[in-house]
Amino acid sequence: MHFSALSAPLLSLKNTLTNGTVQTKPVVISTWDTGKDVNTEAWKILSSNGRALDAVEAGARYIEGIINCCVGLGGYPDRDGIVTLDSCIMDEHANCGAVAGLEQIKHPVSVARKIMETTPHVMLVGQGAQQFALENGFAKEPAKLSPEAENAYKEWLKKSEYKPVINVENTQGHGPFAPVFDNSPASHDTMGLVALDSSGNMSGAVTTSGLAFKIHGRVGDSPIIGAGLFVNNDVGAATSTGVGEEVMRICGTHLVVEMMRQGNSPEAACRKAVERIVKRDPGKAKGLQVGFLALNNRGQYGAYAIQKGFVFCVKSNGEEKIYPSKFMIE
Ligand code: SD4
Repeated sequence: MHFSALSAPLLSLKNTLTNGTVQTKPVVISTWDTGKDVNTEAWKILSSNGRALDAVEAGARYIEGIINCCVGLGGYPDRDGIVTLDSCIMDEHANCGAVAGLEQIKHPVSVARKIMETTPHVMLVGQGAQQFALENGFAKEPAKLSPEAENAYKEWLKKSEYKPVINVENTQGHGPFAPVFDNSPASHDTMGLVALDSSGNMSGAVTTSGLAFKIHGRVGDSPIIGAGLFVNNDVGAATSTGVGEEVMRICGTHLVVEMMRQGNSPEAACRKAVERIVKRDPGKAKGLQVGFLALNNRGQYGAYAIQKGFVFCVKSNGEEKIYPSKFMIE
């Protein structure tokens, strides 16, 4: 008692001294410029005093339902030409659900939520995840690439060498690899969103087709709780985008949330996670992108990326904006 009575005012003073705008609740933030429409969907729920969990699911479902290079069944396939989807969702009580390598199901985020709400498990993968989805009323969609994905795949096949042991996704010049290195603004990518609702509760969701032309069976950070998404209602929530392998090895979003717990602003917490990736292998970091995006339970948000080019979207009563993330390497 003695400790918390003393430390609470100190902690809040520290937080007000950090940079970043404080929004009134509710607020939703999401990755990339596609987040603008995703936020609009989430906002329909948040603005009518709905639950953050419902809002993030609605936002993720929206983007899963449109053709996009990096999310949903219209996304780019793996190197065997198969679209495999990864998604997760997490609520204010640390309930969470996830799917990885899910094929032919349109809304992986809702399968993830179903796992969270109706099973004792957190994550289902591959055939088992699909079986669970079908048993729970999700329709099996045709195994057909979107025209955009088919073109991209054909292009990639022309140039690529099929070397499953070499992570060619991490090499520039190998097709439309999701993270953008050429300093042009990214227009599509993995969707991660986190929200704070009018009751002060937080949730998050991530949905992706993963890195384009990945090895069949490869799973990135996006569906991994603590890597691609983490929510702790006492502190805040974070999501990530970019080369998932780099995020996984530092438990990226868990790290960001714990950094916020220690008093860092969302942006500073994201920067510390980026620094950890860069410090491990500065040479490698020059050739890859990772971006973190975070929101604390006071409505303060921030982002940080390795490279230029990561953008994120914010929607609250006070603003609706697309922001460029700060970054470490130009
Ligand atoms: C992955 N993090 O599968 C995802 C891909 C992504 O920007 O976010 N690309 O590793």
